[in-house]
Amino acid sequence: MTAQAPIRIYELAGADPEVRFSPHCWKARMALAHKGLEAEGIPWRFTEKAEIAFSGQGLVPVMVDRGDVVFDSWRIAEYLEAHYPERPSLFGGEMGRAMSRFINGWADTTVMPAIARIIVLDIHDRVHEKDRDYFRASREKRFGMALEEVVADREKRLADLCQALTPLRHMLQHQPFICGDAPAYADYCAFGMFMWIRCISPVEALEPSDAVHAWRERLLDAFGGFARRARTTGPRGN
Ligand SMILES: N[C@@H](CCC(=O)N[C@@H](CS)C(=O)NCC(=O)O)C(=O)O
Repeated sequence: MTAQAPIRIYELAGADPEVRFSPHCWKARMALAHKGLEAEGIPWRFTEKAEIAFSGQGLVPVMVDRGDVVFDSWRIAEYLEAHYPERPSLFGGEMGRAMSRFINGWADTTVMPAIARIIVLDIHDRVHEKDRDYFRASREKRFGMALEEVVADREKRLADLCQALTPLRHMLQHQPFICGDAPAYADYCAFGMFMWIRCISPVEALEPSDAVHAWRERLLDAFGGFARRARTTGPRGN
């Protein structure tokens, strides 16, 4: 085996560069861990568009592997599956890939907006100072209201998230992971959302009695506790 340059991945960072909180970057991070691939995470801030201009777009994650530049978490998973086929599979075949797309879509379109309505102000307060105006302006445009208004009724927002998680909770009555007995990419699509909260917000969104909480614990422990060791913005009880 010849030594090769490590994979590099540009990841959204908070004011503390070690806080890597993007849900999409976590999907990619877990996919790399699943494949047993080492990667160097490069902290990136919202306003550092020039740093990733080489990718031809302005969002992270951006992964660089042996000269290949890949952006978008889904495309990164597909790239890893195609380029490292001898390592554990992320999709478990074409049917698994197709269903993972559904889970990814559910996470992005249902779970992510529900979580955003809980933590968007926490994100604002914990990103780098230079990002704050951009973050507030872009997100207030998206929500059509002030960030303070978005998060005003936290109890209601938490109840809405709990409701949005019903399909996952229901499924976990029958199996420990979305992908069955062991986790794979569809699990990471949903789990990335919980790493988003964990890393950037002091909010605990799940009751300890919730099956989703137990699933999240199992994923925090995966790969020798890789995700559990991630830097968060403050002390938390779990
Ligand atoms: N579909 C993309 C979404 C990537 C995305 O939205 N990334 C966010 C961080 S979570 C970003 O780079 N935002 C920069 C911005 O809003 O300017 C993926 O799955 O990778």
